Amino acid sequence: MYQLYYYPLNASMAPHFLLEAINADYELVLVDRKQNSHKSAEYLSLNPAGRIPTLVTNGKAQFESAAICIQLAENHPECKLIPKLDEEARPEFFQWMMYLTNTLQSQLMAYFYPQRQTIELAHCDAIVAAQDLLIVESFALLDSTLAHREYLIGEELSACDFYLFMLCVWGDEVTTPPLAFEHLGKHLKKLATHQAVKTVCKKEGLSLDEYL
Ligand SMILES: N[C@@H](CCC(=O)N[C@@H](CS)C(=O)NCC(=O)O)C(=O)O
Repeated sequence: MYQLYYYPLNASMAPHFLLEAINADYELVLVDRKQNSHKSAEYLSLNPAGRIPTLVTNGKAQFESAAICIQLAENHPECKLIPKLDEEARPEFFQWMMYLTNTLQSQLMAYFYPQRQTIELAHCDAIVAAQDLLIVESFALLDSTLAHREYLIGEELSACDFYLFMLCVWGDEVTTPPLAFEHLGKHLKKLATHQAVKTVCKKEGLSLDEYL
């Protein structure tokens, strides 16, 4: 039994997709950001980083969204959401998962929270503009990768695709949004038809109309 500490459309969204995709027995626990619950003593005892998400598996807490996604995929090899140790696609799986979390997610965080990047608030607009350029560059890289393959790591769906979907939901307000890219847009529209994505978006209150 898993418990996912989440807030709608936060970094808990990718683990939520995974829990649905592996058909897990899980419970959602809302961490009310509006009440600063992610900084409460109770939550910090599970996740000392004070960030969302946290996954609790048989009483043991884990944080970091990408790590949780990898772990869930590993726990359910029958769902084939991570290549096995000896499979050729495995290095690419880690490459793209790390790229998504270390590069694209970091850029998105700096775009949404520029005040955390500077002590001079007058610099915020310049930070947002610089991150916008970097995010669009990342979308272009993902687009060119997807021009030659069905899914991010090749011909099979993996946890990376769900992670990518979450980040593209966040990135829909940059100057060239993900759906504006031919191959990336097509990929996201295909993922939006996946039952796990449909279920989670419904539960988290995100309309998929723009992906139709
Ligand atoms: N690297 C972490 C980042 C998590 C994170 O920053 N989550 C945001 C919500 S999307 C959060 O908890 N923000 C609250 C805060 O920074 O105080 C992960 O991927 O799990």
